[in-house]
Amino acid sequence: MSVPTVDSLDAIYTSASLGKQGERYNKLIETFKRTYDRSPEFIVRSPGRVNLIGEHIDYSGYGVLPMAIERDVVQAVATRSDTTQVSITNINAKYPQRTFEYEGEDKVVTIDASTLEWSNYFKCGYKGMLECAKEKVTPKGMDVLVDGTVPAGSGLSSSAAFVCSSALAVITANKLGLSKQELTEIAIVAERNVGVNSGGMDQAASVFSQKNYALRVEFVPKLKTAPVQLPSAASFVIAHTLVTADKFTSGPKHYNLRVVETKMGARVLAHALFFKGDGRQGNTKTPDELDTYKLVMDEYFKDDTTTNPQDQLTEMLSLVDRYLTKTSGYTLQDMADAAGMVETKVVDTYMTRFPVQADVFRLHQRAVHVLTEARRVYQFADICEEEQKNSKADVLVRLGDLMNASHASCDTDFDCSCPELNQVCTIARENGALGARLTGAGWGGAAVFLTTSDNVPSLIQAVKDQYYNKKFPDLANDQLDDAIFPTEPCSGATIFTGF
Ligand code: NG1
Ligand code: MG
Repeated sequence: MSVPTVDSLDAIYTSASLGKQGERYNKLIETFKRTYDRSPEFIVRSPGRVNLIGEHIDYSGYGVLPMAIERDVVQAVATRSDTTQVSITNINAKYPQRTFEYEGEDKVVTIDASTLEWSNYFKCGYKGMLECAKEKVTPKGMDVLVDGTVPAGSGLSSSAAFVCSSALAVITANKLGLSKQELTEIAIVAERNVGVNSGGMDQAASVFSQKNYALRVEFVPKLKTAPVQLPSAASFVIAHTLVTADKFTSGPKHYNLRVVETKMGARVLAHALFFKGDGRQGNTKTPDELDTYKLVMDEYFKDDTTTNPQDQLTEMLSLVDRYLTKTSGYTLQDMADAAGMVETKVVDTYMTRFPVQADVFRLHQRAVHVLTEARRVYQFADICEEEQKNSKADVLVRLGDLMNASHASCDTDFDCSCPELNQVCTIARENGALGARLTGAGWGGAAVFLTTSDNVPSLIQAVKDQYYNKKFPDLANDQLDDAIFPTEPCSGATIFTGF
């Protein structure tokens, strides 16, 4: 647990070899030269991630436990002094070349979130950097070539890998001496410009992960990460259902709606506890400051130094049972009333920048998922820590049980699974996976399985036979290997120079 985390971007510069993927990087450099008629000055890399446990709780302020994967976004970059124009090209011809530049004295970058446009993700990183450094710099023009290997819409965080690598490219090109913390915070805020009201797990995992370690990420009171050693017997397999979950199209009914259901649930609870004279008095926060369950919990227990977080979560669950309506869900009007707000304020604050479509808001079910899932993250991390001191035979069974419980809660209370995710998880459990759960936002995308190394080949074969070969009989072998693969904890963002 005590691996030092270096919070300087200088620490991720490397002039060493370009790793196992030398061939890929060489192709990137050669293509860059052909495209731009010059050599790149540096290459940045930021990986996707698989979330082991802690789903849909980052935006409620609770800690999560992802790890970086080998799939990543790399960008070769050269700066230009003759123009402030940025030109971005992709190795994949599906994504056409784009150019843009900032406008006016205020250095404005416009992102049209109403279209699904690949260069928007680059612009997010660029705009994020500009917003924090525009007083200090005149941004340089850039020639950029992108190569991404994280499947889009798979729940493996292709978007954050792209935004983080873009922000890193822009920061490096303009020699801004920022820290990893700053890079991550820029990328979190910046990614919301594409219209998804996302939490911060993916960007933190993409920037801070260290090879061979999973990453504990906390968000309250501020972003904090710590490497977590996984049991040596644990092996992980990722299986993409090939049902793509595109947040751009489905966000208003799925992701953005869940953000509203959890934020409004927290406000309803806070209103009942602190602002109706019914609960503890002496609260120091305003209602607007209490719109995540973690903030409500911290406020509720602020004078209590003895109850540990897991017991606090258990008590929160009974408060939720007491104060949130269980059965039919809330209409917009009910929800506003219960939170002591007028309807227009709910719409302005939570449903305008990120559009939402719903008739019913299921605050109670979503709260039960969030609070039990937050407790499972503590339990998972505790088991990993104990294991380092005192190895136990049943460690993988216990971790697997938590992953299975997480999946069930995502499926029933959070309603973010789908038949294909449930199916691959069932097949996996019947074939030696001790734990199987959806990973990332859900509604499609990938699942992650926990097993032992000797069982990896037969587990993969079983899912190929019983899922892919039946549902996608025409897949070529390389497409199959791209859909289901073993993974291990990889390192986070890197800058390569001197190649
Ligand atoms: P995916 O779907 O993997 O991009 C999203 C959010 C996370 C988190 C998970 C659910 C973005 C960028 N990321 O991940 O912050 O909330 O869903 O746990 O939207
Ligand atoms: Mg994403």
